[in-house]
Amino acid sequence: MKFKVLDKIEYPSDIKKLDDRELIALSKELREFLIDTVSKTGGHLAAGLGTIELTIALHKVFDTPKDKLIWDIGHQCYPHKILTGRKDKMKTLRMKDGISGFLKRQESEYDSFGAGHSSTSISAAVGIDQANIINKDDADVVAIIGDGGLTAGMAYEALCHAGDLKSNILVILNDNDMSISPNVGAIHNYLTKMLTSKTLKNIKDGSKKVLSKIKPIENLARRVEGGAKNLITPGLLFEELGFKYYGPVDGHDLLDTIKLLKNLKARKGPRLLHILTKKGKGYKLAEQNPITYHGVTPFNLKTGKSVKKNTGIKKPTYTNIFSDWLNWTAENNSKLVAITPAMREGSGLVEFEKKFPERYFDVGIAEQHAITFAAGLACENIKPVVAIYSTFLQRALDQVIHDVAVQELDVLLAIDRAGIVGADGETHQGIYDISYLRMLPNVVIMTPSNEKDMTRMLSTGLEYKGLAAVRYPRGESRGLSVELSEIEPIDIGRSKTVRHGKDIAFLVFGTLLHTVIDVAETINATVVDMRFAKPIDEEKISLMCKNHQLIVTVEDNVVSGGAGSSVNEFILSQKLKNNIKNIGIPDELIGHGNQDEILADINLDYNGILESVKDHIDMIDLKEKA
Ligand SMILES: Cc1ncc(C[n+]2csc(CCOP(=O)(O)OP(=O)(O)O)c2C)c(N)n1
Repeated sequence: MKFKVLDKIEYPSDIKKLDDRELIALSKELREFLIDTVSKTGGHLAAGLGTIELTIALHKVFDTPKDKLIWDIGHQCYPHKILTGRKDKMKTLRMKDGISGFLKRQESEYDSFGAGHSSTSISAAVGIDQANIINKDDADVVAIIGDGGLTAGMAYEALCHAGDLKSNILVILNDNDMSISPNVGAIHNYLTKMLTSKTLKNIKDGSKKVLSKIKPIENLARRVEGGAKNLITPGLLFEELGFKYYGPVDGHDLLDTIKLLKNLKARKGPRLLHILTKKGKGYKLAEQNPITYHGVTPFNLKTGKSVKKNTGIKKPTYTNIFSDWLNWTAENNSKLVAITPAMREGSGLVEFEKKFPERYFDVGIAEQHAITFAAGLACENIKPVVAIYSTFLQRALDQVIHDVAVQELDVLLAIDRAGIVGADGETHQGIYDISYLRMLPNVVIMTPSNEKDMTRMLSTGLEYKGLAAVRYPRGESRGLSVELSEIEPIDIGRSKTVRHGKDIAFLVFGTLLHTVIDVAETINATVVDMRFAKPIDEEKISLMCKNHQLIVTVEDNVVSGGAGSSVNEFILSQKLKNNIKNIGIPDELIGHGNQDEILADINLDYNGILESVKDHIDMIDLKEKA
C-alpha cells in the first residue's frame, strides 16, 4: 500500500513538519493502514481506531520520547507504534520474534511504561513526575486511560495521590462508553449522566471554551458550593480530587485536539481532559460491533469474517465447556452466582447473563473487589464462582488470602487462560497461579488434563467447603463428549495412572499430559495424571518412588514454587532417594508467539520433554549394562 503522507512518517519529529491538511490526510491514511495491518495479523483493532486522532495530536504537541506518554493497558497502542519507528514491523505484530501487541519498554524508548493490565497509567505518571522533580527534569507526563480503565480502584488511588501532590500530570480520559463489553459501574453512570445533562452542549463548545481560557468548572463549582447536590456538573468529581477538569470534547476532531493539547501543555498541576471517542471509528463493522472487533483473528476486510484456516470440525474451547457447565449447574443450584471482572465474553458468561441476570455480576475491571465481593456472598451461604483469567487473578492475591482463605470461605475460582496464552505475551501469561495459590492452607487446586475432568473438578470445587480453584488453558479442548447430567465429583487429591512403564515416572499437572504420553510411549515410561496440585497424591508419589528411578514432574506453571516443588518437598520429607526432575516454565520472561511455538521454545513440546530426560535415560542404560 502506498500513502502520500504516512510514507513520509518514520518518527514523531516528521509529524511536527505537517500542516493541517497533511495532518488530516495522515489520520485517514493511518486508519486505513491500521485496518489493513490488523486484518492480516489479527490483534486489537477497535480501541486503536478510536485513538487515531489522539495519538497524532499527542505526538504533534508533545516532545516524545523526552515527554512521557503512558497508555493504559496498551491495547490501543498500535497507532502509537506505527508513528514511532515501528511501521515496517507491524506485519510481525504479536508473532514470535516480532513486535509486541502491548507497550514494552524493552522494545522502544517511546514506550515510556510497559502495560497489558489495566489502570496502571496514572500511578506510573505520578511516579515519573515525582522522579522528574528529583532529577530536575522538565519533561511533560501524560497518562491516557479509558472509561473502562477508570473502573479500577487503582486509578482512584493514583488520582487521590496526584491531587494531593499537585502532580504536574495531564490525564486524558478516553471515554467511548465501552470496556470490552458495555462499561459498567457508578462512575460510568456518572460520566453518562454528565453527557446527557444540560451541559451536553459543552461537547461541541468544550474545546472553544478551553481555548478561550474560560475555566467553566471552576466557576460552576463555586456557584454550587455547599448545595445543589444533584446538579450534574461535568468533572466535579475530578475537581474534588484536585484535578482541573477540561471537556468533554470531541476526540475525533484532530485540529481542535491539537489546539487543546497545546493549551493544556502550557498549564501546570493535575489536569484531566475528557475526550469522547467512538470505539472502532472509521471501520463500519467495528463501529457497529465493537465487542467483536475489540480483538480479532485475521479477517476479510470486506466481509469482516475471520479467515482462520479451516481445520475441519472445530472443537469447543475450555471456556465453552466451562460456560456449558456453569449454565447447567446454575439451573439446579439457585445459590450459585457468577462474577466476572469485565470479561463477560472472554470468560464465557454471555449465556449465563441472559439466563440468570439476577445472579450475574460484572464488577468492572476490579479483580480485587471481585474476590472480596465473592467472600461477602459466601458469608451468607451463596456460592460464588469467580470466572477470572490467571493473569488478572494476580491482582487480587491479598484478597484471596485475607478475605477468602483466612476466613475459610467457600469460593470457587474458575481460572481461565492458565499456562501459555500465546500472542498477548508476557503481561498475559497464566504461569504463576499454582505457585501463588499453593502456599495457602486448605486450598484445593485442580489441574484438569481434559474437559471431562474439568467439569468434574468444577463440580468438586462447587461442593468443597473452602477455597477451590480449577485452572484450564486457552484454546480448544480435546473434543471429548461431555454429558453434564452424568458429571460426578472427583475424590480430592486422587491422581490417575494413565500409562504403566518402567524406570521413569512422569507426574503431570494439566493438559501437557498428552504430550507427555507421546514421550512415554517412546521410552516406555509411566505417566500419572496428578489432577491435583494441592493436595498432591502422596500415596501415589510414594508408590512411584518405589518402582522408578527417576521422577519427572511436568506442568505449565513456573518451576519456581510450582506443583513440581510440592512433589520435591514431599520426597525430601520422606527421605526418599529418587532422582527428581522438574519440567515447567523456566525462570525467565516468556514473550509472545503462538502457543505451540512458545511451548517448543521453552522445551515443553515432545522433543523438548524427551531431550530433558535423555541424560537420565542414558544413565539408566549404562547402569543396566554395567
Ligand atoms: C487488570 C485487567 N483486567 C482485565 C483486562 C482485560 N481488558 C483489556 S482491555 C479491557 C477494556 C478496557 O476498556 P477501556 O479502558 O475503556 O478501553 P477501550 O477498549 O474502551 O478503548 C479489558 C477489561 C486487563 N487488560 N487488565
